[in-house]
Amino acid sequence: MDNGTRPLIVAANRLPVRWTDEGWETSPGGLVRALIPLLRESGGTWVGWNGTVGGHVDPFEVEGVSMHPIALDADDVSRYYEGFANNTVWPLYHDAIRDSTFDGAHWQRYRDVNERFAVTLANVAPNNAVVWVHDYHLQLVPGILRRLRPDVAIGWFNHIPFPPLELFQRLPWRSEIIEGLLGADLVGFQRDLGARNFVAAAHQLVNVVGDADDHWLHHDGHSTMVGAFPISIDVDEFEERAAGRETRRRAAAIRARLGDPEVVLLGIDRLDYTKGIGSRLRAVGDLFDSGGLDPHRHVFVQVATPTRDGVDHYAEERHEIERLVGAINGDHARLGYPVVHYLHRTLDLDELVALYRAGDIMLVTPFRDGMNLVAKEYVATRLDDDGVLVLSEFTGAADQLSEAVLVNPHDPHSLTDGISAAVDMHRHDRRARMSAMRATIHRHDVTHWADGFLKTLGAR
Ligand code: ADQ
Repeated sequence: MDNGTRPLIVAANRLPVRWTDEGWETSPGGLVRALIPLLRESGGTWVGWNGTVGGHVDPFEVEGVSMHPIALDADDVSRYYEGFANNTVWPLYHDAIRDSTFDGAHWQRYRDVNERFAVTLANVAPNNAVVWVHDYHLQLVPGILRRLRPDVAIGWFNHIPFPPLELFQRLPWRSEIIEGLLGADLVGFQRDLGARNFVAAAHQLVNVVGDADDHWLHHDGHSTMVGAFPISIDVDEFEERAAGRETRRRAAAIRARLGDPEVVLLGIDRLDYTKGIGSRLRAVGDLFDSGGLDPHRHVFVQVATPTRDGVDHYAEERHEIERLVGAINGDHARLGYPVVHYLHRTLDLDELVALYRAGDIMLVTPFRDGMNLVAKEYVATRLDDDGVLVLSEFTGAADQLSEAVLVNPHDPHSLTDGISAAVDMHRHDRRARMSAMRATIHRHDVTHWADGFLKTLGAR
């Protein structure tokens, strides 16, 4: 990190902690593993919601890092979090594949909560600190914080896509969002596409100076750099877990429980309508119907993590997925041998890695995804360079993992062709592709991502 001795402060909607019998511990995940050491070294603080509704929690320390909770009450959760963040911004930024609600009360609460975050950051950030703000929940924080604390360097990173102007401008509060983000010194996106969309929106909607192709925007006496910083995973951690004897035993046990099929196809996602689980199931069902997949030789395992149960679109998506699983098994299963195994739950990391090892073909088919870490995790666990990744063109991961079988999830033929190509792929081809993808993620792991962002921010 090239920000010298400047203390690092991170802000995200959620604190990276969970409550256990032994007290608070950090939540699993590459982002947390990458940032915690940097925060610890610099005596930094993480500011975010601790996930409980109502009530005040004092700051506390976990693994040598100070955690500063932001309190949210039930109304904040329903308007700021479920309402504006997850029912307005999330669908709009993912190609508007579901309708967004545009509700002034949700927007007002989003502003209030963003202000709460910014005021807290202004209070906890030491002189000359570097403040790294994460994600679409906190788009107004950079602008408010800049006014309160002009001495700090502010970075903002968007984990999800940034939409093209013609979608973004549907948002009644579009200019305020752009102005909020322009309070940052560095605005980062997963892909060049997101960066270009943001630059175009800034030119169109607010009075910025700068070339439309240039990644510097000047507005209101302040300059903002815009760039792409594709996030990644802790590759070593996944490799180590995949190499363990116990993991190999578990992977073999999973295959045995599935009836030792020739080919295990796998899907692992949050149960989100952006992930294309329904279209994937339809493609798998079509292939069983047409004989492209054989119930005696092929099995599909879909694990879907429960998520955002309070938002209607999610309940509808779950219903449709479960209907499809039932229909496909109804048509093709034999007693004791389903062709689709479906789990609606969160797995622990060792179980997840064992499943990655057990899967011959990984289906990652979102309609739109900022990056998609599942694709990278699968690649990292393929220690023998075997296995095929079928990957949507509409993910950030597709920019880097170009040796995957790339598919268009909007096109049913592209999905069935892609899955068939993966099933039929020759071993030499599989290995050549997988080893190239493994080399790519080795060069670009999560530490590389965090260092790249912070160096760019600190070097200013
Ligand atoms: P997500 O939309 O949550 O992240 P993704 O990048 O795939 O999507 O990350 C999901 C994580 O959850 C992975 O680490 C995966 O292992 C884990 N996971 C999924 N299903 C699981 C299950 N059943 N049990 C246990 N773990 C499971 C957002 C953006 C993405 C972006 C990331 C990081 O939407 O585009 O890649 O942030 O920036």
